[in-house]
This record gives sequence, C-alpha cells and structure tokens, in this order.
Amino acid sequence: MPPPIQLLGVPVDVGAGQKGASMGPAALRLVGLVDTLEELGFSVRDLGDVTPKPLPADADPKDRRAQIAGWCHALAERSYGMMRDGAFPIFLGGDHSLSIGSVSGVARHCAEQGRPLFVLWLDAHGDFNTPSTSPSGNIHGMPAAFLCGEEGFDGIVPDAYRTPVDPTRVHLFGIRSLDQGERVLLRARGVDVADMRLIDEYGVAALMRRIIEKVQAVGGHLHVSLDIDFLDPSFAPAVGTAVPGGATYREAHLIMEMLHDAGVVGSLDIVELNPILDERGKSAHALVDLVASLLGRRILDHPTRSL
Ligand code: HAR
Ligand code: MN
Ligand code: MN
Ligand code: MN
Repeated sequence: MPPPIQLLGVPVDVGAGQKGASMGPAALRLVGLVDTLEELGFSVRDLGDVTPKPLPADADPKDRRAQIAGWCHALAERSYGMMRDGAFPIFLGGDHSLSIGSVSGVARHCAEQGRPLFVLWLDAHGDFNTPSTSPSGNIHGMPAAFLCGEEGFDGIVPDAYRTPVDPTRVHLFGIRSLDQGERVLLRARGVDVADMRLIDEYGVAALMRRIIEKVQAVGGHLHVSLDIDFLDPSFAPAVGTAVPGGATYREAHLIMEMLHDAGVVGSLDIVELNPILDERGKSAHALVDLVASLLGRRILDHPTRSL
C-alpha cells in the first residue's frame, strides 16, 4: 500500500520581495491537485491551510522575521505530525521560507527514526544567504542555509525542531543565480551544487542518478523542495524572481520520473507559485503535472527498460 498523501497549505508570502505567493495553495487546489493524486490511486487528505502561531504581544506586527517564525513554529509541528502519521506530506506554498518549518518537522522525525535525511533543492537560486550575507533581507533567499545549521536564525523554529541537515546531503539542483556570499558559504560547507552549467554538460539523468544512488546506499529519506523558478519561465511564468535558462519541461519531468522509480522521496514542498503572475493557470498546471510524475504517472504503463 502506498502511504496516504496529506496536503497542507502554507499561504505565506512575507519571506518574498513581492506579494502573491500566499495564493499559491488555492491555485494548486483549483487546478485539480487532489483529483490528480486520487486518479493515481492515492488516498488523499487535504488538511487545509496551517494557522501561524500568533506574534508575541510585544512584537512589531510588520516584523517579517517574527511573522515567519510564527508560520514556521506552527509548520514544524504540523510537518512532524504528518510524518508520524506515516503520511507522505506535500506542503503547498507559499514562498520558500516555509521550508524552514516543513523540513524541520521532517528532520526531527528522521532523526528519531535514525534515518538519514537528504534534501533535493530544485531552484534557480541557492537560497543559501544568512541574515548577515543577504543582499535583500528576504528570508526566502535563506532557508537552505538555515537547514544546514548556519547561524542567525535563533528562535525561527522551536528548539526541539532545530535538527540541522548534513550539508553534504543537501543537493542544490538547477542553480543559475547566486550571490557572492552564498558562493563562499556553499563551498565552505561542502553542499553539492548542480548548477545549470553542469546540467547542460552532463544532463539531468546522470546527475540525478548519482544523488539517487547516494540516498539508496544508506536507506535515506529524500525531501524534495521544488521552487517553481527551477523551471524555465517560458512554461512556468508565475514567479516573482524568474531567471532565464531554467529546466525544460522534459528535464523536469525526467527528474520526477526517475525519483518515482527510485522510491526514495518521502516528503515534498511546492513553493513560490505566485498566481497573480500566471498566464491562464499554466504554471499551476505545470506544477500539478510534475507532482503527478513524481507520484507515478508515466507515459508507458510499464517500467522503463534499460538500453
Ligand atoms: N539571492 C537573492 C536573495 O537572497 C534572491 C533570492 C530569491 N529566492 C527565491 N527563492 N526566489 O529561491 O535575496
Ligand atoms: Mn516514517
Ligand atoms: Mn528560487
Ligand atoms: Mn527558492
């Protein structure tokens, strides 16, 4: 029996430079995410949207960091609960700051189970700034650094959820926009970065196979964090921080198909969809189709043969 799928919306957008990703969960539901998953044979429970923890009485209501701490406190607990339920959780964003909470919940569960956690970060950006290196101050440019245990994030999740991921088990993939501070830190920490230049040269299949084999070798749990700006903006334009030269439609699907066949993925974020920037819903549809490929939709009805 495949695990039941649980969906949780996280309509946060204060981590981004512009508003609108808060409508992402609604758009993903509207284009038929639940039906698509049910057609693949899954039992699906939509848990609705997470409610952020209220700000402390003395906090400035406009304090974006305090607001994100409110979201991520609530989300870390929900994420952990979904994992303990034995579900396959899908977090519907919302901007990428939500991964601070979602992955923290998954990480706590994996740590308790003694299961190595790997993270595949599909993104145009490194999201490896810290509060002291960030040129913009936008927290959606920082979550991967938080996950790897960088400093400057005190109190953003409850202490019981501060479970850093080994940076050598964090795989950034599709990267084509890095700030100088991120470059230095990524190299220093030994994070695995497949930038677009590497993808152009070797292709997504060879690079993904290496990651999959690493996870399989230790029976790990792979969390996939899919930022819509990983995709080329020509077919997924609904993003505030579009960067040209992204993954093609088929590259993205091949990644999802390979991950499905490998059976290593145990949790998923879908982030940064800003429906106000979409064109007739095509980005939202593209994301739902990718989730379908990750969860087993295939072109032929039998597993891919080797050559
Ligand atoms: N690197 C830039 C910054 O930190 C831009 C980050 C944009 N991030 C996202 N998520 N859209 O990947 O401000
Ligand atoms: Mn489990
Ligand atoms: Mn991005
Ligand atoms: Mn991102």
